[in-house]
Amino acid sequence: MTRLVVVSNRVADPGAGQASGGLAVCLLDAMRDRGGMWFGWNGQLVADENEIAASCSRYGRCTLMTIPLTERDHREFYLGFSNQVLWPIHHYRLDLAHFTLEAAEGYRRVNARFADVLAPHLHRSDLIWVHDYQLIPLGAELRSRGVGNEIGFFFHIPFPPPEVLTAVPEYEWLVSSLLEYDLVGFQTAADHANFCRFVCEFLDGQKVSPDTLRVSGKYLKSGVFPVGIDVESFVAMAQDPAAIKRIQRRERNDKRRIYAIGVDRLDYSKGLPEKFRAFRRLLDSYPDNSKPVTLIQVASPTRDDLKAYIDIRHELEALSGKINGRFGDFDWTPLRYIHRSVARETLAVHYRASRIGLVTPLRDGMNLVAKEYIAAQDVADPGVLILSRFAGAAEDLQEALIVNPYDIDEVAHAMRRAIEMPKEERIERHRMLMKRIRQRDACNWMRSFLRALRSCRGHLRGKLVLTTPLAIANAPAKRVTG
Ligand code: ADQ
Repeated sequence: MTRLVVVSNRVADPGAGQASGGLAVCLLDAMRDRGGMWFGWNGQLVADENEIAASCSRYGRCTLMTIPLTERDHREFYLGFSNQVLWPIHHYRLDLAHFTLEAAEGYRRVNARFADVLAPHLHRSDLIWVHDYQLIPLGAELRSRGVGNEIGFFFHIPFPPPEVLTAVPEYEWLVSSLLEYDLVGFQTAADHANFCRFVCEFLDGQKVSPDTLRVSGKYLKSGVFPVGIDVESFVAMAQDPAAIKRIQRRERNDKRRIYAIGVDRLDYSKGLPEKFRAFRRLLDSYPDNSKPVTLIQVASPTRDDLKAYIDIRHELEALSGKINGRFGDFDWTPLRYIHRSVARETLAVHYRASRIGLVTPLRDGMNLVAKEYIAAQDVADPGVLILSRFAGAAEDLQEALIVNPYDIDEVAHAMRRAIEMPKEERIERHRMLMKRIRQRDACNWMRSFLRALRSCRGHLRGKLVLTTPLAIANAPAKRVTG
C-alpha cells in the first residue's frame, strides 16, 4: 500500500489522554489504524536553530516524526502570522488581525524548514497530505526541492470571501502557492465557492468543472470533504456502565435540574461571551424555577500568550461571576465554567447527561463538538443540539435547532424550545442527525480525500513554483518539471 505522510503544525501526543483541538482529534482518530508517517512540531521550544533535530516515535502503525521550533519561530510563525493574521482573517475578524513583516518572514522560514527536514525522508510513492493554515506554502516549498509526489492540502478552518481575504498583505502569494498542490480540500461548499471565486477573480483562473480549476494552463483539483468523528467510539464511551452509574447518581441528587453543555477551546471564534449572555437572557426571560437549567461550559486554554485570548478569558470570568452572583442559590450554581482540558470519556458522559448541546461559534470550519454531542446521546431519550448557522457543521446538520449566535434572544428562545421539546420530536431529530454523522465520519473523510488525491496521479506536472515568496506579487515564476 502507498505510504501516507501527514503533515500538520502540531503532532498530537497520543499519550496525553486528551486532545482539545479539532485537528488533533480527527487526525488521531483517522491515523490510528491507517498507519503511515505524521510529521510536525512537537510543541517544544529551543533557543537556537542549531538545536533543531528530528526525533521519531511510534503510535500504533504510525511513525510520528517531530521537530521543535525556536523561540523566534514560535513568536513569528506561530503566534505572529498563523494566529494573529491567518486565524482571525479566516474567521472574518479583520479587527483582530495584526500584520508585521517579521511574522510573515517567520512563516515562510518555518515552512521552508519543514520542507528541508521532511523532503529527505520521502519515498517516491508516498501520498502527502498537508493540514491547515499554518502550512499553506509547504507544498510549493516541497516542489522547489524536487518533490513530485501527489500532495494534497486541507483547510480545517473557514475560507472567507475574497473581500475579506485580500486584507492579508501576503494573500495573493499565499493563495497562488496553493496552486502547487494537486488537491485542495475544504469543509463546506461555501468555503469551496469562496476559494474558486478568489482563483477566478484574482488569479485569472477558470472553473472548468465543479472540481477543476485552470490557472495559467495548469489544473488544480479542489472539493468539499467535511470532517467527521469516530462515531462508534463516542457511542461506546458514552455507554460505559461506570460512567452511566455516575450520571444516575447525579440525577438522583438533582432530579429537577436540566443541563446544557458547551465544550470549546477558549477562542474568540467560539462565541463564548455571546453564549453566556444568551444563557443569562434565558434565566431572565423564563424565571420558571420549577426546572432550573444549569449550563456547564468546558473551555480549554489555548494560545493564552495573545492579548485577544487574555481579554476573552477575563470577559468570561467576569460574566460567569455576574450570572452566578445574580441567579445562584444555596443549592444551585447556574453556570459551571471549567477552564481546562477534560478527558474525552468524561466529555462523552456529560454530553449524554445534558438535555441541550450548545454549539454557538461566531464562525467555525466544521465543529466536531456538535457531532460528538449527537453521538453520545441516548437514542431512546436524546437531547437537543442548538447549532450556530456559522459553524460548517450547520451545512449538513439541519435537524439541529439552527440559530444566529449573535442574536441572544434567538438562542435563549431555542434553549427554551429544547427544554420543552416533546420526546418524539427529539427522537426523530436525533435519528436523522445520527444518520448524517455516520455517513460523514472520520474514516469517510480520510478515505474520500485520499481517493480524490490518488486520482490526481499523473495529471499535474510542470507546476508553477514561486521563487521568493515574500516578494512574489511582482516576481516572475519559475517552472519545474516533476
Ligand atoms: P477546533 O477549533 O479545535 O478545530 P472543534 O472542531 O470543536 O474545534 O474541535 C475541538 C475538539 O477538541 C473536540 O474534539 C472537543 O471534544 C475537544 N475539546 C474542546 N474543548 C475541550 C476540553 N476542554 N477538554 C477536552 N477536549 C476538548 C479546528 C477547526 C474546526 C474543525 C476542526 C477539525 O477550528 O472548525 O471542526 O479543526 O477539522
